[in-house]
Amino acid sequence: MLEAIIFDVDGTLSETEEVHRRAFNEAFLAFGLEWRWDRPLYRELLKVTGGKERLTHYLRSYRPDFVADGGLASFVRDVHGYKTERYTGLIGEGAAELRPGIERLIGEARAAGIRLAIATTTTMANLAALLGSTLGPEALWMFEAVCAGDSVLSKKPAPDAYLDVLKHLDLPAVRCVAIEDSENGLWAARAAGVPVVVTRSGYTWNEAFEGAAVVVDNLDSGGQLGELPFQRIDLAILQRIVADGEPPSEAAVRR
Ligand code: XBP
Ligand code: MG
Repeated sequence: MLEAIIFDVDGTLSETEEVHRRAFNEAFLAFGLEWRWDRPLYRELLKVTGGKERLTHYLRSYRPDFVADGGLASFVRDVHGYKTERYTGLIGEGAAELRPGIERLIGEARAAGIRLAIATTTTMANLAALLGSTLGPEALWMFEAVCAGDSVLSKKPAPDAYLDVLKHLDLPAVRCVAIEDSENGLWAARAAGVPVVVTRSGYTWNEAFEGAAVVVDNLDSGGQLGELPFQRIDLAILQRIVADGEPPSEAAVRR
């Protein structure tokens, strides 16, 4: 039985990465740096999850000679803090909308008593801003377990965010389905034992997604799950994914 849906945020609830990229570039400008992350570079940098980790990776790999007065760690913290302010500001102005099918699936789940959770590497403030500007000010409370940003030691592709959410839900991984848009997210969920529906996003459409239960363009896209064709990702499809992953019950074996 499906008991919970665990949503990723960036790229999954919404195509937010262009807003993140813009916020990073505005932060560089504000700090007097001539760095500019264009789309091809950002595609590379996205392999490292988490804004602070991404910026640190950029400094080490692309700006090895850069020296910050107070040290790299505090520089990264300051630039990222400004970036978060810009990102939440832009989101508050309506810079991102929900991807197709997200609101529908959340509504279906709530009506059926399926529990909702979030496992993301993005900052809690960013998540609150996105949910507030798309689903309304109370939206965060629809999600029973939320793991965001620095609340785990290791970000995706490590399983920590998923393990944290499963602990809070007090559910076995196989009774949940994760909705993810990237290989990093897929690997994180699979490493925690959670089956995954991948909704490809702007920056991840060409990733391989080996180990996903199903890969679609978005939740309103049709596809095929084994022999079963479907018109959209709904609760019936998620139930089927969970049933396929669980050992058959004794009654089913006797039949
Ligand atoms: C995708 C990410 C995030 C954002 C940046 O997260 O890698 O780190 O790009 O967010 P998700 P912060 O798991 O939601 O797809 O700057 O707040 O870290
Ligand atoms: Mg994502």
